[in-house]
This record gives sequence, C-alpha cells and structure tokens, in this order.
Amino acid sequence: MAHPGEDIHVDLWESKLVFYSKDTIVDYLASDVDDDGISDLIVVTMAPNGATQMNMLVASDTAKANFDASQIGTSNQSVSQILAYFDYNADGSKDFIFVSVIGELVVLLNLDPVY
Ligand SMILES: [Ca+2]
Ligand SMILES: [Ca+2]
Repeated sequence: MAHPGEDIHVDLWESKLVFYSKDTIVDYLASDVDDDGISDLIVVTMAPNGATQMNMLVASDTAKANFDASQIGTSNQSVSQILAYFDYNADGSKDFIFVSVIGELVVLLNLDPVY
C-alpha cells in the first residue's frame, strides 16, 4: 500500500489484455452474467458502419485467465450506452437495458435459455 507522497510503483500493477476488437469500444458494464459469483464484462463495440455488438466476456475463474466470449447483435438498434443487465420482465433471464444512438431507451429481452 502506497502512502501519500510516495510514488506508486509500477511493478505493483500488471496489465493484461482481456479483449481485442478492431471495432471501437463504446461502453462496457461489469455484471455477473452467469451468476457464479465472479464478475464478468459486457463490452459494446461499434463498427465503422455504425452497427454495434454486445460482447459478453464470461470469466471462467477468479484469475480471469480465460473468458468465454459470445456476441449479441442488436439488430437495427445501435447501442450508444449500456445501462443495465438484469431480469427486466421477471422471467428468470437477464435482459439488457440500453440507450440507442438516437436516444431511445431500449430493453433487449433475453430469449436465450442459457443466460
Ligand atoms: Ca460470472
Ligand atoms: Ca428476463
């Protein structure tokens, strides 16, 4: 633990690549996607043509050495900001709440039996 006035030593921090996309990362959300007690990441990327995709990075363990990545297209509504991932309609599956690029508040209901 560094004390005030002391330098923070770089060797106490370690950077690690967790996700790469050629598209621009526009937003992200930390959430426990698979309810295993380990927080996961949802990363929103935007292609040059404006199409966005939500990338679920599900950590396989607390070391987060491996992520199971899956992608969810958002059809004709591009995501500008991801707000939440919770069970919006109380059917047992978590749903996405996001703001679209034209300012709409959108819920993307989850019909996937796995998540
Ligand atoms: Ca998890
Ligand atoms: Ca739901």
